[in-house]
Amino acid sequence: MKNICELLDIKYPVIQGGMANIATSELASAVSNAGGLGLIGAGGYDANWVKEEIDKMRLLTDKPFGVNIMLMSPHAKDIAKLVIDEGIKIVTTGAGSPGIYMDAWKKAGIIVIPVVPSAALARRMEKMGADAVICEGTEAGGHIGELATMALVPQVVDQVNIPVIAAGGIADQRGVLAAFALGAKGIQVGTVLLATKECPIHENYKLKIVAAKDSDSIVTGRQTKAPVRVLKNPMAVKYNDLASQGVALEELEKLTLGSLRRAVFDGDMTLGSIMAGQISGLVKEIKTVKEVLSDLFDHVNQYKLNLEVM
Ligand code: TUI
Repeated sequence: MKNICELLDIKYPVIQGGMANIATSELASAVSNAGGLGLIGAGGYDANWVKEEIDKMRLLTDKPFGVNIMLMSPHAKDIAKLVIDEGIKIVTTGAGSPGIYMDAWKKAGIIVIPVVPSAALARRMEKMGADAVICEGTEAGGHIGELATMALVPQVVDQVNIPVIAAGGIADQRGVLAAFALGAKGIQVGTVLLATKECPIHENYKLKIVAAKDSDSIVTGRQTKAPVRVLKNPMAVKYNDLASQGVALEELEKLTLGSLRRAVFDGDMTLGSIMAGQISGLVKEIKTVKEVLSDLFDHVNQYKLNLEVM
């Protein structure tokens, strides 16, 4: 099995999360230039926006990069075609099954890496030709599945023959080692990249991550089919009140995506939706992306981990 660095032609085995409204060419180029895999997060944007970001990306880096397609987006189909037309080499997907696009992407020679919340979907994706899968645990920020990283990763590792990338709850070398101990061949990170100089979010958002403690995230919309982990604030409490009153899912999604923009662009920490993972409490300072990747991986092999268990 190829390792992730060979498969993606990168220095560090790390993929940047596809964070909607956040993962622009600015963040993605910083990640690619630092030796990870940067991704343009299509989020809820249309194909024109993604095309412009791809154009910018090509000016900002000569390193490999990809596009993340959020499959709940009404523009997903157009973006699925755009990545082929643009000659994009790596695609990650989230928030649904990319099954209907797989054949076309594989024919175009694209490396496809779906986020999967379960072993069943991981097996389905392998059969359809996925090159690797990202197992994202419920510790992650944003839209999440049910299983925790610790439980999901080894079960998927045992059931597929493609590389597994662990995501959710990783922000330092201990997390990297834990992921690899579970059988992962790489990691995906989101939250730790929010607190970077290059991340194009409002300063208030970064400071909120840095100030957060372990128990500050909550999940909105557990009642709906789109649970989302955010840092607790009046917006999150209101969302859950509305959801428990039976407000329609589409209305609630408008509320979350709209309010994500409020947090990202306006720095509104009261009514904005501050998507972030449980690991926020471990993120204590705003670094450069290069420092984050170096702190995750440099000298990581010095740990021999000959743990005496009994
Ligand atoms: O997608 C994410 N994280 C996201 S997307 C997003 S934008 C948004 N905002 C509000 C509501 C909904 C979306 C913010 N954060 N992570 C990857 C991920 N994929 N998490 C869970 C899944 C997933 C869930 C179900 C992947 C596949 C899946 O398949 C179900 C099926 O069709 O079999």
